[in-house]
Amino acid sequence: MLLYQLPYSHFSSKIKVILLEKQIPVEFPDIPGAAQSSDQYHAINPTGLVPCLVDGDFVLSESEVIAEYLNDHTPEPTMLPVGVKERARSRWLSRIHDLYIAPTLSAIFGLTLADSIDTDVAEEKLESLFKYLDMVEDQINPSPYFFGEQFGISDASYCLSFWYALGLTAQLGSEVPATRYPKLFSWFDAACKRESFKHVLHECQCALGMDTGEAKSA
Ligand SMILES: N[C@@H](CCC(=O)N[C@@H](CS)C(=O)NCC(=O)O)C(=O)O
Repeated sequence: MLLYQLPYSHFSSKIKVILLEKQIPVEFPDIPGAAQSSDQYHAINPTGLVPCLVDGDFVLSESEVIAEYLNDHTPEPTMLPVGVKERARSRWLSRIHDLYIAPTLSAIFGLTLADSIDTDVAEEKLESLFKYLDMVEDQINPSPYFFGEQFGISDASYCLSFWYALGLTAQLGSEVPATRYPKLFSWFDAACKRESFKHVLHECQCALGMDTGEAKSA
């Protein structure tokens, strides 16, 4: 299998964590044409986005669809809960991440790159972020992961994004308050112990020039 990805992309990280959890061998080729906007990359993946999985002549984009494909392709360890309602709730959590939280974080990331930060926009984006995190905090009961002992797709969706949320809010002079999100913080403590996430986080930090010097194996 091949995965087109970027090391600092939260959507790509979901898939990389899953590949490691399932120990599926994968290669990470360079983006053809050296840009996601290139004709060569669009010929493979018309959305031009990452991640994009290539399994032989089968090409798939959209991280949640790729995640479910991998879960069907390599069923063990399963990364969806067993019960019908729990599976639906896992997908709900992933969608809240993909549709609301991740785009808000991308917008905040963009703000932090500007020469001077537009404080009104920053405040608005932080408010949105906290509103979405409130929704998640309300809906979860980690033990230690979202659906018990089995680390799943929805956990993989949130790992890098929660790390970004902590760092990006700090860059804007704010914070994700532990007292407001105790369940998310306890979940994140557990997620940070997964070798898969340690590895993906390390790659992201290196790509962002934040090399911690700790080589992570997974
Ligand atoms: N809904 C897509 C979103 C993927 C996405 O937005 N990827 C970002 C990187 S994190 C990207 O490729 N951005 C480039 C662009 O928007 O042109 C998914 O779940 O895979």
